[in-house]
Amino acid sequence: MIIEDFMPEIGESSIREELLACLRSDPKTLPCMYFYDSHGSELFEEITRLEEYYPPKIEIPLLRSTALKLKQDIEDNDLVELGSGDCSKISIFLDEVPKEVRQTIVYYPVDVCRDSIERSACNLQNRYPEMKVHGITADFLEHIEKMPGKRKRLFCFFGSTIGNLTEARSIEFMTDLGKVMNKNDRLLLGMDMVKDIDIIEKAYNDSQGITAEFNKNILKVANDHLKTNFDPEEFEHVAFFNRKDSRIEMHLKAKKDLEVTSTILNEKIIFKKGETIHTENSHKYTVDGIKKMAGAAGLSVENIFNDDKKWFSLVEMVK
Ligand code: AVJ
Repeated sequence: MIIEDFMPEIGESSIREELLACLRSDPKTLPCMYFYDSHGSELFEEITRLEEYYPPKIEIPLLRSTALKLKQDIEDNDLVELGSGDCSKISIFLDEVPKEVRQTIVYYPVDVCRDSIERSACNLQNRYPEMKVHGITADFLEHIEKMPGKRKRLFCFFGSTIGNLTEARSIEFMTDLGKVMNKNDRLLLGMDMVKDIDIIEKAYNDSQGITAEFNKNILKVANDHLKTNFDPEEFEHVAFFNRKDSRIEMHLKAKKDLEVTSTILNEKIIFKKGETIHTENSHKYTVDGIKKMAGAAGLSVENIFNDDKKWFSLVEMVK
């Protein structure tokens, strides 16, 4: 097992600057990557177990059935997983691949989080001793040219994480990836599909309030970095489907006029009652939309694997 590190040490001051710039902007925002401190990651785990939060419930069996369809094609491939996290998704996929095929694969988990690369690459190597594992810590959105692999590559980007990007940003990402892809390389992209709006909205407004807690936790993360005194209870969790942009939007809405101060900043962050911080977009796709995006990025859709209800897709794209 090899681990390679392409992540520059991100200084606390640049994190502060980014967060502050987002809170100064109009409308206010916070980048959704800041949900995932250790408490936020636990809350997200809890979300994935909720009845209402359907995406993993559909994607996991879909990963199995797709692996069964692709298993022969991935012989001698370099499998590059973008945003590999705890590697649980790829394990579901690899469990369906015969050991003889796994023996011919090199698996490259790529993630910004050094801890999760170290831990998960190690776990995966134990689970599949016959497979080569080469972990990479990198921000693939910024450093796509650092993507590893010399043989035929299958890039995997599961979990509908791409849904967090705006359409323009995801086209840019796909274009950049297309530039480094060779003729035989493929991309397998997990995408959450448009469905009954009520079902989508319930997935982000669960009855136990876990998603609300997850959303508000970003204020504690902001407090940690900016030494601010955000009180999460002074904000209301708001999540709704924006039809025009085909996405769930999550916001935090000030319940009253507020002044947030910091022990290290000499400025206040002022909120009018009802003002919101936009914390996340989660795009939902249509087959037509996916084909258009791929086309705009110079890629073409080779296959769409989906569940019976067509709630989620694994989209195979080629150059
Ligand atoms: C991890 C980005 C796929 O957009 O559904 C879950 C994050 N936000 N509930 C999603 C999330 C609120 C999730 N992704």
